[in-house]
Amino acid sequence: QIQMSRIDLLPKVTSYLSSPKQLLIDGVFRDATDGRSFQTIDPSTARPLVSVAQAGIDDVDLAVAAARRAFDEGSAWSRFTPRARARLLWTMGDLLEQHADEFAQLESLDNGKPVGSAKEGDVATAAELFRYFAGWATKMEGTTIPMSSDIREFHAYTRREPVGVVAGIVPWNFPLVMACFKVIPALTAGNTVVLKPAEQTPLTALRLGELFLEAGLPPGVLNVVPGFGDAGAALAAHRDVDKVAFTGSTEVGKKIVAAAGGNLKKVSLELGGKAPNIVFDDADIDKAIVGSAHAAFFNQGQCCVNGSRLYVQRAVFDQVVEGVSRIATAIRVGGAFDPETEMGPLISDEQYTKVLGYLRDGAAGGATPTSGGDRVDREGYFVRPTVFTNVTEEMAIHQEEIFGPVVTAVPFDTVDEVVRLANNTRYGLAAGLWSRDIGRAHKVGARLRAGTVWLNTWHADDVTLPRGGYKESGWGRELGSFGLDDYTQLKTVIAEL
Ligand code: TXE
Repeated sequence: QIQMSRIDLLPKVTSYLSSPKQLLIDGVFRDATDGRSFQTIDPSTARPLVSVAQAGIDDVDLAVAAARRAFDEGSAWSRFTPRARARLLWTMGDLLEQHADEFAQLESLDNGKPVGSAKEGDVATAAELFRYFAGWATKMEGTTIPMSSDIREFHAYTRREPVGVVAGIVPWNFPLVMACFKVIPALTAGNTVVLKPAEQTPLTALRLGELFLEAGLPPGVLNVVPGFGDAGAALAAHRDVDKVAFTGSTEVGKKIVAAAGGNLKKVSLELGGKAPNIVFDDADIDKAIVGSAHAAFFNQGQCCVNGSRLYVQRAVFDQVVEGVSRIATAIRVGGAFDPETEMGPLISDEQYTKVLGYLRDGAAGGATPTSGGDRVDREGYFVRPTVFTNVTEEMAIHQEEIFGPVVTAVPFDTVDEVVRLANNTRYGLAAGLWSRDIGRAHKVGARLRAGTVWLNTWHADDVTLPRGGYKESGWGRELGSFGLDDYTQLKTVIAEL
């Protein structure tokens, strides 16, 4: 049945997967220097998709050298005017839309997310990012600043200049979008880039590199080096990299900070989360239930801003938990290419094992699953959407980022209590609440220590809005006008008149 209802692969996707994938360095696709490669896996089937060249330290050196040459004075890229950069980015948005089905299929094969959401979510967002930042390329203005001196006259102004060679190290949960989060603002500001996609999901990043060449990006401006943590570590430590932009685990984020100390390169980090989602008893409960399920289970639960800690005011606790559990039980879990699928598999055997471990430990520690709690009995990395009650604050399932379709539900009584509980985490990426009392919503929102706060909604987003984390969820902000700051140096020029 599942086979019959499968969405067919496009011929260009089949043909893309028919040859081994290579590294993109200096405008040329090539094998790794030491000839190593790895298989990328389809999480819907747990079977290999295609072999991919595996960048090692030598390849990272080559890619950084190419990016440096492409950045240096006199290079083709250094002569691109802001308007030329804007046009190229706009063209990329068009090209991506023309290839939307192809990118969506590659993303779904490599990541496991349902192909419809890959197209309408991931690919559409990536195209939007190109359009949004294309607009900024011509608007990166400096300021003139008055200078006070009684004897002499000065003219002072600022310039926004590119940082240089940017390393983008990205995860597997939104492979194309995460690549675009780094590459697009970097190029907008005139930098050059070495992009390391996650080892689980290299395909759309490589294909994006091809499209860039087609759009007229000069060789070496964007290099794509699929590989493992050693390649990422080499980039983070590289003395000729001027900035590293990372999205991934808090643990690796800390390693990157340490490695970046060698040449004090700029670092921006978007790390883990364990967002509190608060439902007050005066909320529109039906809306809060649907929204809380979406908050918890979006993207197979593999999203750093998911609302994975659900705090519900005692009077409505049973009603909300029952409602969210009902939705969780009804979610259709299946392969990425089954048109009925609402939730796909987890990304990898490793992530699957990790999530199942939390499900086991939670139950063993006394928490009660009111939905799910187990794997799905089929090939691939499928887990049932799970709601846990009888949860205590200290439980690992309630404190640690599980990064799977698992939410822990805890009752509360007062505002002060829930603010304290919500902030009782080392993370601070996102938070949210549901209440009809709009004054209280804003006031409590201001007390939540998180980079994004949603009031009576969740996952509402736009490329215009800055995002990032408090505490151990990261450094800096991405997207919006703030998102460009990290990709520029600010130069102050002082002239005596
Ligand atoms: O992340 P890693 P993993 C969280 C989530 C998940 C956990 C582990 O909780 O379960 O992290 O996932 C590269 N120097 N998030 O192991 O290892 C790696 O090759 C430089 C949250 O996949 O952080 C990949 O490209 N780079 C997150 C990238 O880092 C290194 C999204 C992310 O991998 C490196 C993903 C090193 N020493 C996981 N080691 C989010 N914020 O959305 C690995 N890498």
